[in-house]
Amino acid sequence: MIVFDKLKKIVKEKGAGFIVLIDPDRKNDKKLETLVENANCSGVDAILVGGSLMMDGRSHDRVARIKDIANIPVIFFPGGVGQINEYYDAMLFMSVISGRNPHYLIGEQVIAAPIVKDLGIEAIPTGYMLLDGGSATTVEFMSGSLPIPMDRPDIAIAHALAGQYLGMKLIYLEAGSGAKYPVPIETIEQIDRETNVSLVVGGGIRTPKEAAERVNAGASFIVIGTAIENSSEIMAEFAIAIHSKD
Ligand code: 1GP
Repeated sequence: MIVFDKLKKIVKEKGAGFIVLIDPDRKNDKKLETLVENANCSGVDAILVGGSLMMDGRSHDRVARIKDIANIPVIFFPGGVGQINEYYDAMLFMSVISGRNPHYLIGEQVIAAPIVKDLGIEAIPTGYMLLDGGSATTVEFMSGSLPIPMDRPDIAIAHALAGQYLGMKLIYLEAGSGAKYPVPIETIEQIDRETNVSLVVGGGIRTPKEAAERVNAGASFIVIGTAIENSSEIMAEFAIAIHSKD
């Protein structure tokens, strides 16, 4: 697992990893190159590419363009099996473990598995947990799954533990892209205390301070999408914050 080993090394050396999410559907065609070039030289550790919906037929081209310029791993963040292509270095092989929709628990994965094998993409087993970030999200609608209430860390802990026992290498705590509220610090602390699995935290994190607080609470990786879409300069500030674990 070349990319996963790289990610583990980053956490060991820097305390936590900074992952930038590029949604190829964000109408960011004109600034795609700039975004990736900035990521290359701003201390970003990896690029996640994906989204719940693809609204045109050019998303594979965009991934090829990203891969062409990136000098850091480009990892697929799947919204559906139709988004797979050969340009990725690895993928989060995810199951929406907070949901009860069998299609997103195992259905998509069964369709995807032979394609992933054929393309030789490194699959990183990931338990994806949707937590209520205060607003309805695309992923909630598309996956037909209810988010875990934010004031029920006990439910979140039980899901994360189940993911760990099922062999997930990462647990992704997702508040949803552009969420009103990011995953609370206390929830991350409690899940980190009760489990023994690397936590990826994303959704609604708008400032380097919010990112640093989540690293100090136990997040191994922070994913930032919306906050860097319009201001690439902030990337370097996020990198410093995420790589300065207390
Ligand atoms: C979404 O966690 C990511 O899957 C990033 O969310 O766009 O709110 O940063 P934001």
